[in-house]
Amino acid sequence: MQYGLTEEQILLRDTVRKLAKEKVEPGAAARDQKGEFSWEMVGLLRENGLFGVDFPEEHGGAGAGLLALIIVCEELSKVDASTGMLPVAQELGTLPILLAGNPDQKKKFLSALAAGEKLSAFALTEASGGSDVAAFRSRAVKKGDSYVLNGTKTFITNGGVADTVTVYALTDPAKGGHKGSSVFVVEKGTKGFSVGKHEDKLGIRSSETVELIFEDCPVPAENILAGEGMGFAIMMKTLDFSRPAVGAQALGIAAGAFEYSLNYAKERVAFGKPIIAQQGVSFKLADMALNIEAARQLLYKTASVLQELPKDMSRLSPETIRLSSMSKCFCADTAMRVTVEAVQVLGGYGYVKEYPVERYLRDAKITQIYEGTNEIQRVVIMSTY
Ligand code: COS
Repeated sequence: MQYGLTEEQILLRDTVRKLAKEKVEPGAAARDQKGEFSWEMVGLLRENGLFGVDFPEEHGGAGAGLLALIIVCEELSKVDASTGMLPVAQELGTLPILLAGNPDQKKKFLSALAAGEKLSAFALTEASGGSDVAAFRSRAVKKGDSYVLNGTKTFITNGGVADTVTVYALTDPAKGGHKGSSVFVVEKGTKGFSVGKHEDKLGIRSSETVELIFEDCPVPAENILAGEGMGFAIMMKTLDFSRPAVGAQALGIAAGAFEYSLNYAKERVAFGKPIIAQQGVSFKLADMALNIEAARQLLYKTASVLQELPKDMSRLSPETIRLSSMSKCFCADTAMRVTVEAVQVLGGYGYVKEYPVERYLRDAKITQIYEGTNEIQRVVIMSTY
């Protein structure tokens, strides 16, 4: 096994890095301030084939693997975590279909998602709390050729702009969430499916986060994934595969904040020399660099392991589940630590919107919360020993 990136992965990294610098970074602060979903960024990613990086070739993707997707998310998030979020959310919303869909479902949904012609969303979380998945209450009741869906999902990334949403609901409440839940692909425009509240967020402000409401919403029975009772297992395995991409977003935020504060420290003079020559500042930067590199190695290793495994409903090993949670958790904690220090290096300039580091700090926080809080990741890690 080769250790390190392949030539193709290095080329992908350098290409996306250039694209991000030239086309994503210039509008990032304005998009953050506006706090609106950016179709312009969707178009840019679509034109450059960045939605389908980890989709199989037979369904219109590049088949380049999870590590390639991680590289894309990292490079985009170095300049704008909201844009970095776009391929992360596309992967998350689509994974239940990739893992558990039958050939007809894959044929119907995947190619438009791989091309970025359509967007997807993942609807798991409910208002009662995002961590205890088995306790969620949305219901799906079989009636003839449909399941009638009722419930409300909260904090759904891209929920209002998505064409297909993978929704978790109870089909047999008596069996409880672990054995009595299922996942459905719900298409935009289905009767009884509407978008509720739009969240006004601290960070990743140009990614969309909404409430989704299902009121007597008839979903064709053919849209259930892998049959009744498979919901919890599908969603857990989806998260095992998707969490590293959040790690990549976090890593990108950390690396972007580090690069900015490093350059600043080389130029800013105090007490007659650049502040990087002051040990108090240089040790901070050294610790930031240390953590970023450690996070990157853990994340790349995790992606390299996961991308060799079949995307189906076979059970992952405890070691693989552990790696997935560790990489998300460590990258997110690194992003918080590094962005706080980046603000400190810039001092007052770190605290004002004229400079990007306060945005990096605001963007970093969500990576410790979504796709399973970092406390949940620690629960998962310890459950694997
Ligand atoms: N893959 C496959 N099966 C899994 C699994 C996984 N990753 N994790 C658990 N299971 C199985 C268990 O083996 C158990 O099966 P058996 O009943 O056959 O023994 C069953 O599922 C229940 O497992 P467990 O008791 O551990 O489930 P809990 O209800 O305690 O929940 C956690 C487990 C906390 C890990 C889960 O609810 C979770 O991941 N929560 C966070 C959700 C999240 O990320 N939300 C954010 C949404 S996206 S923004």
